[in-house]
Amino acid sequence: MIDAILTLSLLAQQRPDPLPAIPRLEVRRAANPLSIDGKLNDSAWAQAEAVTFQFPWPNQTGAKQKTTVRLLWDDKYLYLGYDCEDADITAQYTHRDDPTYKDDAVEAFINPAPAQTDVYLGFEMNARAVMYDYVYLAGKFLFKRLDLDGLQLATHIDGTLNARGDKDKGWSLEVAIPFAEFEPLFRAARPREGDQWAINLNRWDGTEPDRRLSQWSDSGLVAANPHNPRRFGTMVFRER
Ligand SMILES: [Ca+2]
Ligand SMILES: [Ca+2]
Repeated sequence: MIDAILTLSLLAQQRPDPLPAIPRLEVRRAANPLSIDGKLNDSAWAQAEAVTFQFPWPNQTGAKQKTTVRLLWDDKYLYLGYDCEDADITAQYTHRDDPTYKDDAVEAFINPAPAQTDVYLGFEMNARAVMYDYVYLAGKFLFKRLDLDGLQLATHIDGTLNARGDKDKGWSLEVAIPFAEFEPLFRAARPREGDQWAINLNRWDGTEPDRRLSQWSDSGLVAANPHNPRRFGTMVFRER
C-alpha cells in the first residue's frame, strides 16, 4: 500500500557540453549458485565483466575511491555485486527506507521497459545492508513506502565501521532482486537472450563536506544528481 510520497526537487538541468557515450554491458547467466553474504568470492562472479565508476563532478572534494560492479542473472534473480575501495567506512542508518544515500552507499536504478523513461525502480543500499527501495515517477515523486518482497542483501566490511581514526580497506555488497518485482513494467517471468534494460549504478562516498557521487553512466546533470533516466546505461541479457 502506497501511503506516502516524497516530492522530488529535481531541477534536472543537463550540462550543455558533449556528454560521454551511453555505456553498454552484457550480463551473463550465472553458471553456479550465489551465496548472498556480501563476499564476492562465489565462482559465478568470475564470469562477469566488471564495470568501473567515473566522477562527473570535479568540484566534489575528497578521495576518488574506486568502485567496480558485476552483474549476473538466473531464472529468478538479477544479481549485483559491488566492490568499494574505502579508507573510511561510515554508515548510520539502520531501518528500511531510511535515507541510506546519506551514508557510504551504492545504488541501482533499473528500468526494464526502456521505451519509456518515466518510471524506474530505485535501490539505495548502505554499508550496513540497509535497503531504501522506491518507485521513481517522472522526476516528480519517489514512492518509498512500497517495499519490494524477496530481496536478498548483504554486505562485508574489510575494516571498521564508523571508527574514524583508522584506515579501512573497503566494503562489498551483494543484492539479489527477483524479476517478479519488475511487474508490470516487464511482462515476463524472466528476461530472454538479447533483452535490453536500462540501468544506472551509483555510489555515494564520504561525509559532508567531503562527499562524492560516482556513476557507471554519467547522468549529465549540472548538479551532483544521479536521477536522469534518459542517461541510463544499457544492459543486455545473455544466456551464456
Ligand atoms: Ca557471495
Ligand atoms: Ca567512505
